[in-house]
Amino acid sequence: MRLKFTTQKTLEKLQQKAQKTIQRSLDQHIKLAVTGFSGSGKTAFITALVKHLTTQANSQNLPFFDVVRDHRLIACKLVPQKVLDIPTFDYLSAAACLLAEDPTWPPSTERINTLTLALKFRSNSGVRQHFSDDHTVYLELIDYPGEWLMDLPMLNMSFEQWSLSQLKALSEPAFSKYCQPLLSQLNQFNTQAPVDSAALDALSKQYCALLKTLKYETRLAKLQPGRMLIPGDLAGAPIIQFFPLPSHGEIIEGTQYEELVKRFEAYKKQVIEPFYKEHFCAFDRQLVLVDLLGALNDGPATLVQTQQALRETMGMFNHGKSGVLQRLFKPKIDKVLFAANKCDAVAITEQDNLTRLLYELLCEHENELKFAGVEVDTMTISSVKSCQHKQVQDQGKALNCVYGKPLNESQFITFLPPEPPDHVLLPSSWPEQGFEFLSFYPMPAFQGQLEHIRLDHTLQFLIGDKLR
Ligand SMILES: Nc1nc2c(ncn2[C@@H]2O[C@H](COP(=O)(O)OP(=O)(O)OP(=O)(O)O)[C@@H](O)[C@H]2O)c(=O)[nH]1
Ligand SMILES: [Mg+2]
Repeated sequence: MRLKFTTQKTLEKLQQKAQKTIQRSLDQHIKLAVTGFSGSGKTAFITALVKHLTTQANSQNLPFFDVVRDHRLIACKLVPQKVLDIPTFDYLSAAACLLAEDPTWPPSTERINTLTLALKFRSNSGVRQHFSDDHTVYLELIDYPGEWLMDLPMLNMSFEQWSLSQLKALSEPAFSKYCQPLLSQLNQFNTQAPVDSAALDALSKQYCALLKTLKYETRLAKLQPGRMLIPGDLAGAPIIQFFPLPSHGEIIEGTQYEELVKRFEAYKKQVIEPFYKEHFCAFDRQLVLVDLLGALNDGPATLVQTQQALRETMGMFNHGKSGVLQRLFKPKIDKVLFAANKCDAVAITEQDNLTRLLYELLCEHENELKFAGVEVDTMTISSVKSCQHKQVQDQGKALNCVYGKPLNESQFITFLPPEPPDHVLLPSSWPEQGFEFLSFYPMPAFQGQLEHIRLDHTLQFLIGDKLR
């Protein structure tokens, strides 16, 4: 019975794959990776994308998205999922949050979910034009907890390597007030003692508590293992109960150390690998959302760690130029957009600084991608506007402020945001008082219409060529 069920499921998957391959061969299926750590704005972006394409696709809203500007987009709608074992992205609930009278942000994501949009359009390209009047392109997106993305680089590490890198990150002076007590305990932990599940359990709980504290108190991205924070259906399972340990000699059977190595390897094989293989291979295009403002608020150590974490995770994707056959059977990402998100919370005149800062953070990686034949761009965006630009006169000087309702407050305010740096500052040149960018509620939607900054440029860069 079970065998029959498995065979049926495998058959369905093969059928789906075959169908996608045919669609890909006709350039009709695009799998877009929306990449970003927790809080970078993936869910808000996907919601805004669906909202704009399904109900606000006009040339006032999306003037730089060619298919819309040229009045060639006939219609766009969400279509039922082909993948039956992944929940569908709950667009209606997410949109309801943004469109409420007192709008709020959709909640942080706790599980993987997916959606497919069908875009029906008239072609203006020579070859396509002659086949039929209109064409349909399917755009597939997945949303997932940002913490799970940060797990991917663990696949390339041994327990010892992971421990070293994790302990290095936790030992940064900027985080020592949170990490020091546990680090001392880990240093004293008797790794050679026989396996004691209760002791491992207790220390895992403390490590998990530390990761939670770091998540709420800092914008540190490297919080591994991600399932400790968002366990999904693994809550309480020993496979997610491990923690980093200082360097160690020979691994002796039956010891605490060996038990942690086993759990770490099982986590890689049974949790990260299937997630990676199922969902993170076979993308065609990639958007990398980066919350630079959060990192700047947090300080120089977080900015550097964000840079490292981005490099590590980007290394897990398959980039390069795809030939026709490769695109069919082993697609590679041939366009990557790095986007500093939430730029609406910065004065309009300073938004370019964010682009330059992001470019500097990622330019080495960008160079490698370009060398591999990938088209890359960097820009600042805001998928959902939470502030309006407002100019205020002060003693004869024009100040570029933002106007919005800060999170957890009840009144709209006019605020002069700090000036973001346009390059990576050395810790010694960091402003003494640090940066304090505010987070705001989404702007109330006027007549049910959301506003954005450069969502149209983003769409044009990522999928515009498939809609010609
Ligand atoms: N100003 C501004 N803030 C945004 C925007 N998008 C998201 N935010 C803020 O960022 C927070 C996180 O956004 P999400 O879309 O939940 O981020 P996520 O990447 O899905 O996070 P996880 O689900 O935890 O992985 C929101 O609650 C907002 O405070 C935006 O376009 N502009
Ligand atoms: Mg989310």
